[in-house]
Amino acid sequence: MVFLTGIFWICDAPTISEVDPIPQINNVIFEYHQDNSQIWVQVEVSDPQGIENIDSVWVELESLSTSEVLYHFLLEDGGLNGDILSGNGVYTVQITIPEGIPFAVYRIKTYARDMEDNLGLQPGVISIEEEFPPQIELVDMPSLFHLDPTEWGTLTIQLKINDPNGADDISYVRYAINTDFLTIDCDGNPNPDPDPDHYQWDPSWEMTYLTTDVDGFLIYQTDIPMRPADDGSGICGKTGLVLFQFTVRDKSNQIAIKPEIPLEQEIVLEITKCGDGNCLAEFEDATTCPEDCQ
Ligand SMILES: [Ca+2]
Ligand SMILES: [Ca+2]
Ligand SMILES: [Ca+2]
Ligand SMILES: [Ca+2]
Repeated sequence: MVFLTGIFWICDAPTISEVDPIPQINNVIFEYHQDNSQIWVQVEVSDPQGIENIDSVWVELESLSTSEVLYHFLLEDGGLNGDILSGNGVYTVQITIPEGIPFAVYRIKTYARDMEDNLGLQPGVISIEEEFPPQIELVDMPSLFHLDPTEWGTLTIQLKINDPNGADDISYVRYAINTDFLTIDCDGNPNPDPDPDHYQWDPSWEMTYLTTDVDGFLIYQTDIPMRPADDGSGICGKTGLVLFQFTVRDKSNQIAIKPEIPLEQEIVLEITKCGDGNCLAEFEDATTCPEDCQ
């Protein structure tokens, strides 16, 4: 048998005196889905005698205060009941607790027992938290961006997000833009048929978690490069209005969108430059931009 060969080989090796026969617990994943009261637990085990030596794997949740076992889940490796592959040492259970599990901190004990009654135990602590939906409290971005005549600029946008589950619970923060109200060429011609609902996004347009502020809000930021009025290659920065929309999704698949068109006012950025036909005293005058400010 394969494992006997292994034992003889180990006897020849002076640094290892004996084989530890106890099953080993390598990885435990415990998920509780509040929306459908479903529990999904996956445990990866191994054994010096091979995974065929494993007899049973189970997980218990105990009260921290009384050590009473409140929940007992038997896991299986048969390719059923949420287990993907049969006989691979990854044990799974998927079960619904109709009344739900109270939100609390529990002691979690994962056991693996082999055919000779050797018992592996991995203790830990798990916090089952209420899943709160994320909310976008504030979008911090300028309402106007004046393109530099020749140098690339940066538009910085920050979002203040409220999710009591913390930044670990956020899957992504994204923005989408509608550029239908920008000029379409270097002559300043407008789009003849702008569509107010034509928002586009790219998977790379994810905002980055920056910090959690003193009030517990999660701060996300993105820096968008802004083309100059003339980048030297014959391409010109467009002017006009850009509409923004922001989406936050958390790990319980709850989503917040801002603005929720048409319920809320749109988030608009106006882009200006020298050469757009308007003299904006804040940025240009008859000296710096005679073509707009005669
Ligand atoms: Ca064993
Ligand atoms: Ca399996
Ligand atoms: Ca959440
Ligand atoms: Ca101008």
